[in-house]
Amino acid sequence: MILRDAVRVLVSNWDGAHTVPSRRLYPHQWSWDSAFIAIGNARWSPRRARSELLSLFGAQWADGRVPHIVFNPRVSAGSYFPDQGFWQAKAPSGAETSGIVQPPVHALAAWKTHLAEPDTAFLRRIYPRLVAQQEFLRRDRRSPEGLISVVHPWESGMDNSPAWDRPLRAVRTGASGFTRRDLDSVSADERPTDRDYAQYIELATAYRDSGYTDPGAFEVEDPLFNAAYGLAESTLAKIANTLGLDAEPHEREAEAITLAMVEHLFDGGLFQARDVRTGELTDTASAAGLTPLILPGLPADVAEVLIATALDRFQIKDLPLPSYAPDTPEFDPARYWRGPSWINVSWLVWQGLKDRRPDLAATLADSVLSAVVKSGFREYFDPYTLRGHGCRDFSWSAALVLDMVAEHSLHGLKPSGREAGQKVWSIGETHQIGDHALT
Ligand code: 9WN
Repeated sequence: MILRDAVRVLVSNWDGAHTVPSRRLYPHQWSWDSAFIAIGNARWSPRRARSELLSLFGAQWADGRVPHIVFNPRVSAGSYFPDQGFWQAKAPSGAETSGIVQPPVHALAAWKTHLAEPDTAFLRRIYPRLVAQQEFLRRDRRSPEGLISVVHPWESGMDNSPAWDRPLRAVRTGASGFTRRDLDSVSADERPTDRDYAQYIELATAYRDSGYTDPGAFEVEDPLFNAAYGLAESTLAKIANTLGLDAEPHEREAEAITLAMVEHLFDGGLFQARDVRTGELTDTASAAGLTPLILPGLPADVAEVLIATALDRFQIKDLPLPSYAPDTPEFDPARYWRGPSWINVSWLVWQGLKDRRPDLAATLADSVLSAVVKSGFREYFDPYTLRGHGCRDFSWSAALVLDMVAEHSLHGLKPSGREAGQKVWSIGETHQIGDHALT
């Protein structure tokens, strides 16, 4: 039973106050993973969802940044690379962390956690931290065009996307003398290449050596990151309203970033990344370019174009959203962020489709669920064969499936039965597993 299996994954990856993305491959706490995990946990244990977010924000830096990794001191250093010895970074709480960030999807997670079980004390605690997270990005990462940049492919969350191939040409591949640990558990042809890793380490070393202040040779404005930032502002407006605070600055900021994205990044049927160093758009076909659909203020004509691209180039009527368009030479159905379907990006696009095109949202959810039914809670999936790749029992795959199932039951949608004789998901059954019934 898919819901029970999803909860089982989350329970076995729980570390007392947070959840690891994967026991073997990612044995610490990751920033945007925790947000997605909280969204799923909110469906059966809002208490765990609150703990997930509060433990992450407990490692927030004084400048407001939320590090992309919070290291667990009980896990042996060296079980993940690059480890705390590499990053040499500490939060005021004493937690050892990395020094880069990930897409700010946390305000949405906090809000969904509150909706699952209203708790204004939790909102009051987390709101100033969410605001500080956004302020860091405005202060340190905003270009004159009003867009937010990332300074490392790891910050985009879509590490080896073909969208980074061109901007990475400016980065040396000189870093050496390190041992990758990812290949201990996942086959090399499903992961970034050694050349990619040499560049990741080169960039992270330069940023670390600048005291985590100067962007090195890589600085891009990514549509997913900017969409997350904009959605965070709209969500902070809702939180501020609930707390009786001034929501207007958040509303204005959400509007401003949406306009800036449309003006500077929208091109060729989807949103592109922009290389800050050259001013050029990447002219690529990443699914990140569809995620601005989550912005409530996205103009309707722009949303229509994105939906047409999602149907045509990303084939969302038939496939669980590939991470890169299959009609390109770079597309690879098995290698990490170069084509496979990932549940978090599909979930973001699904969120953006729910109100605009509920029929397509249902179809996309159905495809995602079919992949999980066929292959389990894998990290990513071949969009055509639905074969699973990367690690097994991946936390956000489990968490976001719980969320999708719960929402669909609200819409009264029925399982498709696409897998012969097998229920894709069972709406209407309730399972008292955590603090809450599951459906
Ligand atoms: C580097 C944890 C993280 C995700 C990222 C995903 C992958 C790390 C890695 O795993 O990145 O941060 O070692 O490859 O690309 O999105 O947050 O699940």
